[in-house]
Amino acid sequence: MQEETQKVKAIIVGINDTTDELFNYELQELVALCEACNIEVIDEFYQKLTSFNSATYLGKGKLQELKQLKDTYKIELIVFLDELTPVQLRNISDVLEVEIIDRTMLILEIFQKRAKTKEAILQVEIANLKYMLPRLVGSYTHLSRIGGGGGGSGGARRGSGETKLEEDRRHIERRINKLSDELEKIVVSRKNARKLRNQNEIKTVAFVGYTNAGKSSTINTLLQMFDKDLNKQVYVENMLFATLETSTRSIKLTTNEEFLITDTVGFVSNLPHHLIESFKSTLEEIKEASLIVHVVDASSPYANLQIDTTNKVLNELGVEEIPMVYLLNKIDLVKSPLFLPRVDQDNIKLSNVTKEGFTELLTYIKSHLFNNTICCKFLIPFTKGDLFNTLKTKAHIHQFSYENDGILVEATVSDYLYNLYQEYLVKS
Ligand SMILES: Nc1nc2c(ncn2[C@@H]2O[C@H](COP(=O)(O)OP(=O)(O)OP(=O)(O)O)[C@@H](O)[C@H]2O)c(=O)[nH]1
Ligand SMILES: [Mg+2]
Repeated sequence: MQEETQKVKAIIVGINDTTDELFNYELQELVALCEACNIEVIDEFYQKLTSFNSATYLGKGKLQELKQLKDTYKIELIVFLDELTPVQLRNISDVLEVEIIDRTMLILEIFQKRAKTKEAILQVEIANLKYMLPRLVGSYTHLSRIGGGGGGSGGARRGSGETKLEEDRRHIERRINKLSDELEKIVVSRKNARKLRNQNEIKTVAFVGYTNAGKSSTINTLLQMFDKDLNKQVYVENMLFATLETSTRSIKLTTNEEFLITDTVGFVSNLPHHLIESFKSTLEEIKEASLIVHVVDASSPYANLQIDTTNKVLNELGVEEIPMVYLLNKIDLVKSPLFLPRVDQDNIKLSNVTKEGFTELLTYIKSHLFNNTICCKFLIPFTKGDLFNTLKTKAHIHQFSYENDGILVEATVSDYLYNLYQEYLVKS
C-alpha cells in the first residue's frame, strides 16, 4: 500500500510533435505516472511544435505563460513530458522559479519510493546518480538522493564554483563504483541460485509486459488454481509499476510436473536508459526462461504501442530465441474482437475476472515445457524405495504393482529422469 501523504500539486507540460491521439495517450500516461508518485495533476499545458526549443524546450512566450499559470495556481512542481537536457533544465528553472522534473526523473522517483530489496535499492540509486552526473552544472540537483534518502529537494546550488563541481562529480563517480561493486555481489549470488535451479531441471516461465497489463494478477490466478496458500500471492495494484522486484513462485500440476513462474517489473515507453541498464541483472532471469509469456492489456486502445515497447526492451536483452506467447488479457473488457490488438504469433485470450483462457494457457505451458516426456516402465528394487518416492513426486505415475523382484512402475517422466533411471528400465 502506498503511504497516504499530502499530494503535491503539479502542472504537466508537453510538446505535441506527433498525432493528437498519440500525444493525448502520452499525457494520460504521464498523469498515471504522477499518480503513482503521489502527485496531483492540476492542469495540462502544451504547445504544438515540430521540434523542441533546444534552450528552453517550449517557446519563450509559452514559457512566460506557464510561469503565470504556475503563479495563479500556486503550483509547487512542474513535470515535463520529455527528458530535458542539462541546458534546458537550467534555463527553465531560471524562468519558472519552481521545482521542475522531467518524465525520466519522475520514473526514477517512483522506483526509488517503491524499491524494497537491497538489489532494487542499489539499482535505482545507480540509475539516479548516472542521470544526475551530467546535470550537476548549476541545476536544481537532487543531491539528497545520494545515500538513498528521499528525493525532491529543490535547493538551488548555483555558482558553487568549478572546484565544488569537480568535487561533487568525483564523489558521485566514487559512489557509483562502490554501489556497482555491491550490486555485482548480489548478482553473483542470484546467478548461483539460478544455477542450482537449473541443476534441478526445473524450467521457468517468465511473465513480461507493459506496466499494469495484468502480469501479477495472472500469476496469482494460476497460483490459486494449484495452491491455496494465499501467502504465496504476488502484489497486485491498479497503478503503474506495482511490481518492482522479480519474484519467483513454483507451481506443481496435478500430474506432478513442476515449473517456476517469474513475475517481472513492467515496462513503459521511453524507459530511462540508465534504469534498463541497472535493472538488467533482474531482467537476466528472463534470459534463462524456457518460455516467455508476454502479457498485454488487450482492452487498451494503445495495446499495439505497448507491445512494441515491450518487444524493444526484450530485443535489447537479447531473448529473441526464447519461445514467446502473447496473452491478450482483460478480454472481459473488450467489447468486440475487432478491437483486439493485432499480433502475428501464438496468442491466448484470457481474463482474470471470468477466468477464461487459463486451461489453454496451462496446456500451452505444458506442451512447451514438458514436450520431451517419455512414457515408460521401471522395475525398482525394494532396496531403492527412495527412487520410487522421487517418481511419485516428480513424474506422472499411471500404475504400479509389487512384483517379486521390485516395484513395477508405469509412468510418464521427463527425459532427465528417464536418463537418470536408465538401469531400471524395463525394455518392452
Ligand atoms: N478487468 C480486468 N482487470 C484486470 C485483469 N487482470 C488484471 N486486472 C487489473 O489490472 C490492474 C493491474 O494488474 P497487475 O496484475 O498489478 O498488473 P501488472 O502487469 O503486474 O502491473 P505492474 O506490476 O505495475 O507492471 C489491477 O487493477 C488488476 O485488478 C483482467 O483480466 N480483467
Ligand atoms: Mg505486477
